[in-house]
Amino acid sequence: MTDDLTATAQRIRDWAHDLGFQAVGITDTHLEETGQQLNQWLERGLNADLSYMSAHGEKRYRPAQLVEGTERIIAVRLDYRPEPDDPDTVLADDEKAYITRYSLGRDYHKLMRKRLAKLAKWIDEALPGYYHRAFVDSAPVMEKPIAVKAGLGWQGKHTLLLHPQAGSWFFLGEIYTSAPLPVDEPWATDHCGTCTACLDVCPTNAFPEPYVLDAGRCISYLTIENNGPIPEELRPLMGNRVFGCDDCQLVCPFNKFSESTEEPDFQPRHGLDNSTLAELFLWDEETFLKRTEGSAIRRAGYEGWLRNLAVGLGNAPSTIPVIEALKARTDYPSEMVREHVQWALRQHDPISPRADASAGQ
Ligand code: B12
Repeated sequence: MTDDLTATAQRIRDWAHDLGFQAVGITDTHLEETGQQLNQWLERGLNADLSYMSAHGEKRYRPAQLVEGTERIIAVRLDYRPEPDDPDTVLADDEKAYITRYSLGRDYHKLMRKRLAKLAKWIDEALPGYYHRAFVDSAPVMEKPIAVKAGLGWQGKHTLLLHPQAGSWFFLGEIYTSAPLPVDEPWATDHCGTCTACLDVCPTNAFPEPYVLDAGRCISYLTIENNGPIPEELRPLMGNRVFGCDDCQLVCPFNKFSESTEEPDFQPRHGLDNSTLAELFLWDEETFLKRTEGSAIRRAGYEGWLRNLAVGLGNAPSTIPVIEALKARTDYPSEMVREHVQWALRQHDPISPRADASAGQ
């Protein structure tokens, strides 16, 4: 190891912190064990329709196949939980729309990619002759196992990366480099112990076992990644979670004392942290496009947005604003949206089984 590489590794840490990253670590490219676990997950069909998870074969766990000559990976962490924040009150109010904490502000991909690109450029200048390539959830990269190996934390029973002080409210990003930089110690301890809070709280029972997620049951998948209808049996379990879900993180003891972010870009926009289902459902497409500009919510598309909100409204109390909002969309051109609206209206029908059951309580 040359002095040059050792000194640069230290400077990379300083630069990463200057750029606003809360943690940084360096690791090698050996991810074979993780690759086997990924293949088992795919064989069990736990990726649902996430075809991008199986599309790249070995590239995902053999970094040098993705970018030839890769020797090391620099992993970074960027915290995102906004402040002030009152997720429990919104979750408990059936007429409000719960939107995951990570998508209340500006889409993190752009912000993070820009900063990582800057870091890669500085490293390029410090280490001529080597190349550096930045990734943020943008390529077949095993971000969590890489972060574990780089010493940033462990994968909790909910599968997310956790740190004893920082919890899990953060994004991960990476730089692949051909420079043989000195590596950090991997994270060695799993602090989850006997706690099963995240597994027990999951509204749709998406964890077939600890450390394994069935994407097809995860509300995050159902409301963001899924392009089709939401399976009917899961709809009543989703409550008012209309874009992503944070339950497994909200209940985690390690998140109780985690720091909030100081990034202005991650603060909630357009009151998305405290809006009613009915008002969001009545946004027309132009309003949707305007208010979600630069936001991760765009990923669901307008029809997906209406589909999700219809499910939330079906689970809401039978108030006039809820029923009026649903009725305003019974003729919506999309067959998928209409079907979810019809389902939601049936939940408010006095002769439906659901209404009978709640009347008797
Ligand atoms: C696909 C994906 C999803 C899918 C599937 C999630 C999943 N767990 O795989 C869906 C759409 C459901 C999803 C949801 C969310 N996601 Co996502 N997602 C990804 C993505 C693109 C790939 C993850 C992946 O590789 N999955 C494959 C499976 C096989 O991996 P795994 O679940 O970690 O499984 C491992 C363990 O099961 C382990 N294992 C198996 N058996 C055992 C047994 C033991 C004892 C142990 C210790 C381990 C173990 O082996 C597996 C392979 O390593 C990453 C970005 C990236 N490129 O890495 C973001 C990423 C994981 N997501 C992220 C976020 C923020 C979320 C949400 C919180 C968003 C939200 N609020 O709605 C939720 C959280 C849901 C959850 N509990 O995981 C962040 C997580 C940051 C963090 N702190 O970890 C990432 C890293 C994106 C980023 N750049 O920051 N996501």
